[in-house]
Amino acid sequence: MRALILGGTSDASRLADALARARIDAVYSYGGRTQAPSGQPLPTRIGGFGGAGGLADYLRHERITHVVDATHPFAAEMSRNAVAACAATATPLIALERAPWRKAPGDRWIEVPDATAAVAALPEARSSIFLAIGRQHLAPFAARPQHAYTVRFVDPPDGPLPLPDAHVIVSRGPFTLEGDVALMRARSIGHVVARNAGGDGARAKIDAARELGLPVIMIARPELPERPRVVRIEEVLAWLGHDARLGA
Ligand code: 3Y8
Ligand code: NAP
Repeated sequence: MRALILGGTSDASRLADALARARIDAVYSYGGRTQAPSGQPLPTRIGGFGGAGGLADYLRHERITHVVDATHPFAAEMSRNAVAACAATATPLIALERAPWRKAPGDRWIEVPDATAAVAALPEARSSIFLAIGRQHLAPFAARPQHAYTVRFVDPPDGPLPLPDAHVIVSRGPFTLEGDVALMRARSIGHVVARNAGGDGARAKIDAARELGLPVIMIARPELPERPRVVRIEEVLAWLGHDARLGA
């Protein structure tokens, strides 16, 4: 048995630790979005496979017997490719997918389907906006240049941003409630824009917005193709362990 972990999230890191401890033969895969990704206790590869076809070739060449898609809920193209490549090679696939955040009492959420709708939900008058959605999805916000943006990246920007007024914070996270409350106060944030990532590593800003009574423009997750899904690492281990017991 040999597993491929499509990673890049804190859940994937926790899964990698569990697989290493269980001495399950596995490879960890990053997309290569950051300059210095955290080390993993498994052999690690970084970068794309070359579409679904490239992933299918990788599965065959590396004799992968199981694929765990532990990518971020917004990594839709990777997840779609995993479904296609595993179907093409008859490789068992499971997704480790964290539950979305649910609105709690006191939350002021403006729920939108995607980044374009998030831009349309921004106020007209100049405001202070916390854009905590990483570096890859800023372009749509160029349609609203009047705002003072605070953006948070994992790595320093490698060029000019599409926003004339943007204050960049370089920080890898996970983040804390105290830290995000202090940040939002210091920047006089009036609106937060977030993607419904779920999990604990990105929720500090959601809790901080509730504490400060700020509206959150919450971007819903993209549709993903049907595939078996679990939310707990133990369920992935059982899925792998079951096959391992059968000597698959
Ligand atoms: C390369 C791996 C760990 C994992 C840390 C988690 C927690 C901190 C919260 C905010 C939201 C955001 C962003 C975020 C969080 C954890 C976790 C998480 C959100 C690393 C990592 C990679 C990435 C890629 C990065 C994206 C960006 C998204 C920043 C490593 C650190 C906004 C997701 O600046 C950039 O270019 C960032 C790019 C892709 C989203 C985007 O689409 O722009 N993640 N983040 C992964 C790869 O190459 O495969 O470098 O070690 C992982 C983590 N990011 O415990 O060490 O729950 O996973 N990551 C979002 O929308 O929520 C930050 O700022 O409040
Ligand atoms: P995406 O748009 O779905 O993927 C675009 C392409 O990037 C994929 O088709 C694939 O290229 C490559 N790719 C993505 N993830 C990969 C992986 N784990 N291993 C190998 N190749 C990968 O992906 P994204 O939204 O940019 O996310 C990229 C990575 O960052 C993912 O690993 C994701 O888990 C991570 N991420 C983490 C967080 C977080 O909060 N932790 C948030 C967002 C993204 P090919 O087609 O060439 O194979």
